[in-house]
Amino acid sequence: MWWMRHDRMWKTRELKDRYDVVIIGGGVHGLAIAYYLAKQGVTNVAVLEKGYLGGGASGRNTAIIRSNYRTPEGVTFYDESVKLYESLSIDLGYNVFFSQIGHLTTAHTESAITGLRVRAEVNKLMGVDSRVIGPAEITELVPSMDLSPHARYPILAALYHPPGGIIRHDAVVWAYAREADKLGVSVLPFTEAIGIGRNNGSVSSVQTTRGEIKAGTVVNATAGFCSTVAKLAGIELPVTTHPLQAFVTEPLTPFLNCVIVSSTLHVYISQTDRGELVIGSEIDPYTSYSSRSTLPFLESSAAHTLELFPSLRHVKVLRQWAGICDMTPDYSPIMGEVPGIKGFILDVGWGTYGFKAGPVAGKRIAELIATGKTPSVIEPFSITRFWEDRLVGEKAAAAVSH
Ligand code: PYC
Repeated sequence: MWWMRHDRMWKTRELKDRYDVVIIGGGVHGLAIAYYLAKQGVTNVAVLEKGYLGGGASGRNTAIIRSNYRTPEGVTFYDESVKLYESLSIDLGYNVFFSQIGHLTTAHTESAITGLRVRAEVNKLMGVDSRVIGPAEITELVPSMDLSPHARYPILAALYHPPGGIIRHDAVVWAYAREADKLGVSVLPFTEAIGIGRNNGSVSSVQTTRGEIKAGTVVNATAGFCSTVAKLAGIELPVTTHPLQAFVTEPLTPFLNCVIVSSTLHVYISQTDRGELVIGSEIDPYTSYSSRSTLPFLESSAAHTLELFPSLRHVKVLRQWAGICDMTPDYSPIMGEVPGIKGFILDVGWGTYGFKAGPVAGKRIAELIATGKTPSVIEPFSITRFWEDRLVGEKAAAAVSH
C-alpha cells in the first residue's frame, strides 16, 4: 500500500577507499555542491557530515531568502540564488515551500534612509526589484506594525524587496540529499573529518571517524566550523566564529505577510506558514562555538519586537536556539581554490547569510570543480581578496544590525 511505504530519502552506504571529490559538511552547501556535481556527471563524490544532515547552520538559520545586498558583486550572486530557489521545488521534485512574501528593511533615522537608498539604486542597476517606500505604503503592507511618531524610534521609511521571502530549510536539505543520492553520491551522516592529508602541494586524503579515504578534491563547506576544518589542512582562515540566536513563538492567525528587518532595533521577524513567528537578532558580540541560547537575547529581542508590534505582548515563546556563524572581515563569503594547495576548495565565511546562497554556491562551486575554471559570479569572493586589497564590503546589507 503506497501510503504505508517509508522509502529512505538517501541510502546508508559503506565508505569507499577513494572519491574524486570529498565534501566536508552535510548542510545545504555541501549537498548542493554534490547534487550539481552529479548532474554534470561527477558522481564519485562523498558528503561527510559529523552529525545528522542539516543539523548545523542549515537547520538553525531563520530561512530568509533575499538578494537586496549592497555591492554589485553581492547582488548578482544572491540574485542567482533567488532565481534557483524559485524553481527548486520543480527541479528537485520536492516542495521546499518558498513563499516570496516580500522583505522590508525599516529605516528609523535619516542616515539609515540614505543607506537604503544606495542599496535600492544598486539593486535596480543589477535588475533586482527593490525600492524605498514611505509610511503610507508600509502601513498598507504591514497594518499591524506600529508606525506612530510616538515610538522610541519611529519608522520613517523602508527598503521593500518583493522577491524576498522565507523557505522550509529542512526540505531544501532533504531534497538536495535525496537527489544527490539518486545520482550516485555517497551521503554519509555521522562521519566526521578529523584530518586532511597533503602530498606534493595537493590534498590527497581525508581521515574520518570511519576510516581514511583518498580524495582528488576536498571541499570545506562546514560553515561555523570552517576554521577548524581548514586547520586540518594547515590553513588559517580570516574568520571569527560567533553564535547567532533566534526564537519561535506559538502559532498565531496569519497576520504578517512580509519579512520585517529593523537594524536600529536589532531584530527581524517573519511568520511561518504554520503561523509561528520566527524572531532573531544580531550575532552575539563575543567569539564562541557555543550553541546555547541565552535569556538576555530573548529579553532584548522580545522587547524590540514589541516596539514594532505592541499587540504581541501576550504571545508565548515556544523555544529558542543558537547556531554558529563564520564571520569574515568584509561580511562576504570566501569561495574557490586556496593558492598553494591544489584541490582544496573553500565554501566558507557564510556568516549570517549562508542558507540563502546554498543553490548558487552549490552550482558554481560544482562548475569550478568540474571544469577547473572559476565562474565569474564567485570570482570576487576568492580568498586572495584579503591580500589583494579588493574586499567586498557587505556590512551594511549582509544581515541584521552589525
Ligand atoms: O541575511 O537576511 C539575512 C539574515 C536574516 C537573519 C540572519 N541573516
